[in-house]
Amino acid sequence: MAKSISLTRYLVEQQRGHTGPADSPGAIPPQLRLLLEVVARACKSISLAVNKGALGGVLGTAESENVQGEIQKKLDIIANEVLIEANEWGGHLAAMASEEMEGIYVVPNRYPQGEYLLLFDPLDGSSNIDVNVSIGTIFSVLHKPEGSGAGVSEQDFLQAGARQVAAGYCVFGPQTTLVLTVGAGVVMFTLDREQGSFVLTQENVKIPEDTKEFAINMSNMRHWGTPVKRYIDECLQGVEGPRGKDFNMRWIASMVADVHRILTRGGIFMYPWDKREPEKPGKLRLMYEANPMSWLVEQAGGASTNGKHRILDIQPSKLHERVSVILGSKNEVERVTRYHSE
Ligand code: P6P
Repeated sequence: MAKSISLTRYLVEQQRGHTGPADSPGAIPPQLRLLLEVVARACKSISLAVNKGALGGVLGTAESENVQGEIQKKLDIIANEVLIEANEWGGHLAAMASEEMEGIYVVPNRYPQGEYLLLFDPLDGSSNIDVNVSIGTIFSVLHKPEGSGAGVSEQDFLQAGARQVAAGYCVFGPQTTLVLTVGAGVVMFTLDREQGSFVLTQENVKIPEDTKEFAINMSNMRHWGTPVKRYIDECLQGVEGPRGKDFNMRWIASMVADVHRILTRGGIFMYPWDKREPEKPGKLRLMYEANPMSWLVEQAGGASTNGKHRILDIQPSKLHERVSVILGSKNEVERVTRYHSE
């Protein structure tokens, strides 16, 4: 039995490799290593709360709305508080931003300020909580911009996804699995509940460039734009149609679970613009859903666009801005993107 490698050992070894410039791929400076260990510990706490379910009195809604105008689940708020409390005292962060909070959370003066910015969707897929379907925490790490002075503002967060220094998610499903990139590929750690630690279970994750599986909410079909309608229609025509093969469909309505499947066996995930709210570019949020997932997918050899542009190149103008998302197996994403340009 190969000796198991814990998350701590993995991060220490990556940090040891940090001899060159701080931004060389895979380098993990000490403060970033601390940040990732703290986020992983917070994910363990969230996993425990999620796994209690009805026994922990954590199901159901919190009778409050978040900045997105969505009814908050009790676990949304619990997960948000866990991440704030775990990260605010360590001295590695200047501020945090969350789907559940309108403005940024600046580290209080009673704690030392660090150089990193942490963004997260504390519990993505909340509609699945009460029906016991996989959900997850998504996080993204940026550097505080050089020369931004002592303070920190929302403007400091508005960086393109290509500037992330770390990104990942923790999926709370049959296993609790932490998936991470620091720019040197994608690794996966499974929570060993007996030891209480994340153990390395997959290195060098690769998404097949082709697939026979698409993920989209089909109930929105009549609202989609022509390119997406064309792509899905061709998939549905199967082996007799222009694609010459049959396709399968999955839609878990939990981006973390759908993306985890794609990282594990390939596929294409789409939450495209549709005409229900034409002024909105899409449903999903750029900064703490699309950007971290897009970096993970690209690091695993996949692709991610908004139909026209690489998502990681998009310059954000607002913290909670939304984006159309088409990500997964490279050749399929390129096909859908090509259809948008034709
Ligand atoms: P719909 C969850 O609420 C979420 O933000 C993503 O995790 C998921 O992919 C999507 O929304 C599901 O949206 O419209 O199918 O319920």
